[in-house]
Amino acid sequence: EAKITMTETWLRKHRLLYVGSTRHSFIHAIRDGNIDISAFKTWLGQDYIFVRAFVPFVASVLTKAWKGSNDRDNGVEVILGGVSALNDEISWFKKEASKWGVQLSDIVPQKANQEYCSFLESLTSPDVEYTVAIVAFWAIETVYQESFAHCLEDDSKTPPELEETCRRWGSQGFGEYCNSLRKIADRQLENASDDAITKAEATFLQVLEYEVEFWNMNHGGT
Ligand code: HMH
Repeated sequence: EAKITMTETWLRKHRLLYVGSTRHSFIHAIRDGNIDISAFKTWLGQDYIFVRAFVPFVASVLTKAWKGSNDRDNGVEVILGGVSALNDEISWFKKEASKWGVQLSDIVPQKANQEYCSFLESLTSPDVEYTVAIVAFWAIETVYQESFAHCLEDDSKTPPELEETCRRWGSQGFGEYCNSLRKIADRQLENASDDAITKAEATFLQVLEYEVEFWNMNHGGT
C-alpha cells in the first residue's frame, strides 16, 4: 500500500483553504461563462507582472536544486524545464494582451500582487532552504493547474475565447509537470529536518492565502 506523503497530509489538513484557492468565484465565473471581460483583462495584466517576478524566483529554485544535484534525482531537470517554459509564457502574455487590447506597459501592480511578488522575492534568499522553495513552487503551479483544469471539464461553459488561457495551466501536460514538482517536494520533505518541514508547511499556507488574494483582486471577492 502507498504511504501518505507530506503534501497529501497537508492537502487534507488545509482542505478548506486549498479549495478556496482553486475554486474561487473568478474561476467559477469563467467556468459558468459569466466572466466579466474587464475582470479577465485585469487578471491578464496583473498576472503578466506576477510572471515577470516569478522568473527570478524559479531561477533561484533552480540554483538551489543545482547545488544539491549530487543527490540522485533531486529534480534539477524538471525545474530547468520550468525556467525554459517561462520564456514562452512571457511571449504568450504579450500576444494575449495585444489580442484583448491590454497595454502591458501601463499596468500598475495592485497591492495584493505587490505583496505576492515581495513574498516571492523573499523566497529567493539563499537562507531559504531548497525544501521550502520547492514546496512553494509546487503549490503556486498547482493552484493554477487545479483552477484552470476545472474550467475545461466536460460540463463547463467556458467562453471559447478563454479556452486557450485555461489550457495553458489546465492541460494534462501542465498537470503532469505539477505532479513531477510534487514528487520532488515530497522526496525533499522525506529527508528534511523538523524545522524545514514546519517552515515548508507555513510557506504552503502562505502561497494559498496569496493566491486567494490574487483572485480577489480581479474579482472583488464576491
Ligand atoms: C498568481 N499564481 C499566479 N500566477 C501564475 N501564473 C501562477 C500561479 C502559475 O504560474
